[in-house]
Amino acid sequence: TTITLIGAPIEEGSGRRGAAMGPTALRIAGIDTVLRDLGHTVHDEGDVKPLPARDLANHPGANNLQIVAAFARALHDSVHDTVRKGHFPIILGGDHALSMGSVSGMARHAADVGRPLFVLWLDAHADFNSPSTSPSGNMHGMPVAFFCGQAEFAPILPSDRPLVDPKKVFQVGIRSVDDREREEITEHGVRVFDMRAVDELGMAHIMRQILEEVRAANGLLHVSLDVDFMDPELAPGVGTTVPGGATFREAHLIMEVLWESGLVSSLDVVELNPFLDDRGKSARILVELTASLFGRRVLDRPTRSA
Ligand code: DIR
Ligand code: MN
Ligand code: MN
Ligand code: MN
Repeated sequence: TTITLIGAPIEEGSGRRGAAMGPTALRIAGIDTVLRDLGHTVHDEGDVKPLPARDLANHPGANNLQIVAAFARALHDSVHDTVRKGHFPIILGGDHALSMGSVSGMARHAADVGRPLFVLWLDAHADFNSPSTSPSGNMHGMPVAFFCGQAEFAPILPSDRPLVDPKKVFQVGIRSVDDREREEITEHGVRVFDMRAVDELGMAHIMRQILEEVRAANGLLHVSLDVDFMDPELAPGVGTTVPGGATFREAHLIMEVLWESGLVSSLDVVELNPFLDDRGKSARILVELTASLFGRRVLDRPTRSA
């Protein structure tokens, strides 16, 4: 696989400082080296340059709307260009608002090639708020509502952008949902496997179900990995920790079966806040998980059928 790394040092969506250091921490933790060691070709594009969004007025329910939109616009283009060349984009975040751009860029590509886009959202949170429902105004809590087409977001990206069908969004690991958000995800038919579902069904069963559905539809699969998907004891380097998250093995199992499926087209690694991390622990775990997504195994080398 030819992989393109795209840094997105945005922190303005998260309501606190530090996530802008995420791309640097992931690079220092060696994300390019582990991928090369697995036999992949890796290009590092450096960090995206936000595209000015002075056309947007400040919005009381959407903190730092202009800078969030500036990153979303730049990433939309950069992810779309990358995937059109046949490369696999890995977006190094940066807070989760960046997925407004990365997922929309992938949705445009999916529309170009006439295949449906599925999204696997690995997160403690549903991220389905919008400016009128968000309790915080922080836009990292809004990207899923955005790429599923909540109308009040329209001006951030061109209004003819392809949207993602909420029924093709699978959320795994969820354990913190706001009241209005709960109504919205239910109403829109987002496919939620919360931590209780993980406990009861097991991660292997959940992943089999998701991957069968993507394969049957000949879909592309975008994976968006929020650090807080994992338990805070494992990955403390994030501003919004929630107890009771995924274990080390649950997280690796997901990545391993994703690699074997051959269905994944693109990846976000988001919300790493190195300022809150414990001696690079969370950055290193994210790099290890990325290695598992690209074929690292205990017993064999990375091979899979096309
Ligand atoms: C909360 C926290 N649901 C909000 N959200 C996120 O402010 O919208 N924290 N995404 O990581
Ligand atoms: Mn998130
Ligand atoms: Mn989260
Ligand atoms: Mn709605």
